[in-house]
Amino acid sequence: MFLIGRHYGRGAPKKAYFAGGSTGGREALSLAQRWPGDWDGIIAWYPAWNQLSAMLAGHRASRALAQPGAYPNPAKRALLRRAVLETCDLIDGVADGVVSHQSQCNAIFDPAVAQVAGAPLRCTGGTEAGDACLSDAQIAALNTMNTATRFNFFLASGSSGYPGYNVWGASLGAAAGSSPVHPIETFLNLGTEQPAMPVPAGAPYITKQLDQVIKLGVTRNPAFDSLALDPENPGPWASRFSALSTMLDVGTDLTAFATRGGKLLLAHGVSDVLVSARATEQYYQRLQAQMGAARVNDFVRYYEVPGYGHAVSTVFNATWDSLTALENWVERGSAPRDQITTDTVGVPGRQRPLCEYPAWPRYRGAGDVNAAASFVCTNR
Ligand SMILES: [Ca+2]
Repeated sequence: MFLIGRHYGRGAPKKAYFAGGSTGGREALSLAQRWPGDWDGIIAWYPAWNQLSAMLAGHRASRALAQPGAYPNPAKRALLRRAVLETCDLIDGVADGVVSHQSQCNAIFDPAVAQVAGAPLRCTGGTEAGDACLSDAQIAALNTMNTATRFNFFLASGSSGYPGYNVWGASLGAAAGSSPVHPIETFLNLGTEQPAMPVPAGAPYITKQLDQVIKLGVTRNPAFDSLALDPENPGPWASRFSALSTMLDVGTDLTAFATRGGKLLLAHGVSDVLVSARATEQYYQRLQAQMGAARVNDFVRYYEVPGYGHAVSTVFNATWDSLTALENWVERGSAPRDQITTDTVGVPGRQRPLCEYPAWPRYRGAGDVNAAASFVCTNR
């Protein structure tokens, strides 16, 4: 602040904003809680706010994918996505490759009974039979990712678990794709090689991250078999995870930030399988439980973006002029409304309304399917 003041010769900045995604999103929420006097507005995209919890959940997914025959290759992920779209794409009124009503899709999609192009998604008898079906081992791993992780031990952060991921409809790093973001999406999703020990270079990002965290940050043993560590029952490593949780799981007390007049914009892609949007839902719900929904509405907006993943997406690569929205709120007292997000990859240029959680965008039934005005935010 001193340097900025000196450089421009006009004193200290009048307003200070912070924006970040993923770990940057955690930093954003940490700042709002720990140094509420320093920031007038905060933008947090897909925040890993309870990062230790998220890492343990990601490790549970890696262990599930490491089981014999359990790793779905990119071709099988593409097949799964086609099956999900057959079941869920039209729930929002338009076959646009985007599942907009994710909770409804989660409620009705079951890979064990789903169809794709008139054939069962599940292999006959559940036995591996090539890229045209999913085996029971692969279905079991995907179902594990979709379900919550429970910590059967004490964490000093107070965390007792982590929700599952919205697997159904997510790209997961599916086969094919000429987009420049396709390799990044694959890297941040399920990678190209099954988790194993030693961890191969093409393993999912979270597998490689936790391999290093467990070896170097938890057990302090570079030869440790990280995949042998059960994150729900870590045995002798529980106390070390508990210590790390106080550094990596951010709390949810924004009272001082709100009292000072700070504004917070939260956003998360529904198809994020690295940091779950369900965890950000929990963050938002905790704020509401602590402060009341009306007070939260005075200084927080939470938007969920269908189709968007972690940082990038080949389905709906969301962009949003969040800084203008924040400036208008902080500097002009104009709360965000009718916000719009633009896809830059799936169908470049198409737009959707940004809907305040728990609302989702439903096609009105007529009009340009690439225009935001053709959609209405709805809760049902
Ligand atoms: Ca759709």
